[in-house]
Amino acid sequence: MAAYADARAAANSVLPLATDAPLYDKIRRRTREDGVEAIGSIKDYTLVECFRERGGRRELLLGFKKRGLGVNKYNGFGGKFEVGETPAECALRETREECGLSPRRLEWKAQLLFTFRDSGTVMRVHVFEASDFDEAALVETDEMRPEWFDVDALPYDRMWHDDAFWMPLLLDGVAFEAWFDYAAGGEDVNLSLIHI
Ligand code: 6U4
Repeated sequence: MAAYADARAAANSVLPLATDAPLYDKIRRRTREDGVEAIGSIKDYTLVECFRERGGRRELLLGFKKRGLGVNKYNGFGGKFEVGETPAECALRETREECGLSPRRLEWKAQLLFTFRDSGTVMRVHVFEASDFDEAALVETDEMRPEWFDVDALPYDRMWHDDAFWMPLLLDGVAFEAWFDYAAGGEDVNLSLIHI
């Protein structure tokens, strides 16, 4: 965990994190079947899930993505690393840029790995739970239209396929790693494996 917090992007969206965990071996074996060396081309991203309490209920802030990757889907805030950034710095910058909020509490919770059979790349998404922010700063941006949802009524049919698998773990406060293997085209998840 200390190594994770200290990691700084060596290039755009490339964090020098170890890839010798059992989960990576499984990914190596599976992607080799397709003749791609996906582990060699990991791209790192952050994803920030902002929570608040309202009338005794817990709510999650999602952004309706207006452009780029995941357009027309609801998602948390985040994006690629800039050179020299730590995961927490990237998470905070992206959240500010995409919805104006500056969370004072930011806790690393999960690592999501996505393999894409057509491109042969691995996306590594570092998920943070965030709270304690000045809500007056919340704005719609060119990239995201923010909207609060009760955690028991999240719009899973308008989110990434994989979110329905891992979001319940995050809501339960579990720290986890998960791997989702997307079929060519990137829209349909054809296998998922949760590794806790
Ligand atoms: P630009 O276009 O340079 O502003 P940037 O904001 O750096 O891009 P962006 O928006 O492309 O990056 O980042 C993608 C965001 O979507 C990241 O927060 C990670 C997240 N994401 C990508 N695939 C996901 C998936 N399958 N499920 C999910 N979040 C995903 O829940």
